Amino acid sequence: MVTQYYFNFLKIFDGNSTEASVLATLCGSIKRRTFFTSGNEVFIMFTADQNGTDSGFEGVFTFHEDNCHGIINTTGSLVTSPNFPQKYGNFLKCDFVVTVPDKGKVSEINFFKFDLDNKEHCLGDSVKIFDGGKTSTFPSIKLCGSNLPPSFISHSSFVIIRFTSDEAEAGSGFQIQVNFISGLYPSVV
Ligand SMILES: [Ca+2]
Repeated sequence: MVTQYYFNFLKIFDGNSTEASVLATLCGSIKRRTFFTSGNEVFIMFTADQNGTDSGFEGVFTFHEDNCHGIINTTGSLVTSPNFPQKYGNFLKCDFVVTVPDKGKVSEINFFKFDLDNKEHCLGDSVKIFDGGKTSTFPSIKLCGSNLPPSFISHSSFVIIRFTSDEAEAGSGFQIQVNFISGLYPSVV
C-alpha cells in the first residue's frame, strides 16, 4: 500500500522535468535563497493541498554566463575569483575541479586572500569545498566573510572548490593556492 502526503511545497529540479535531480525542496517561510542550475533548464513544481493557504512565492530568474570554471591538476596552482583583486560580479557559480594525478597524494588548499560578502550561514556568497568531488553531498567546509580561513587538507584526490555569489554586494574575492601533498590518511586512494 502506498500512502501519499500532500502539503504545500515548492520543488526545484535541475533540468526540464521531475526526472532531473532536485536542487531544493522548500516549504514554510523563507526570506531569500539563490539556486543555480547546472544547465540552461529548470523545472519548478508547486504543490498545494486543500488545507490552509498563505501568500505563496515569488522568484526571479536570471541567466548568466558560466565562464569561471577551472581544472587544477598541477601542484602550486593559484585560483582566484573572477576579476580579483577587484570586486567579483553577482550571480556567479564557479567550479574549480582539483584532480591530483599522483597516487597517494591529496590536496592542500591554502588561502592567501579572502574577502566575501558575509551573510548569516553564508547564504549569500560562499566558497564550498567538496572533498571527494561530489557536489550533491554536503560540503566539507563552507566559507564566507573576510577572515582568512585555515588551510584545508583533503582526504581524497578529487576535490571541487565551488564559488557562488548572490544578487548583491561583493567583496574583493579570494586567492587560493592548491598544493599536492602526501596523504595523511590511510584510506587515501
Ligand atoms: Ca553577494
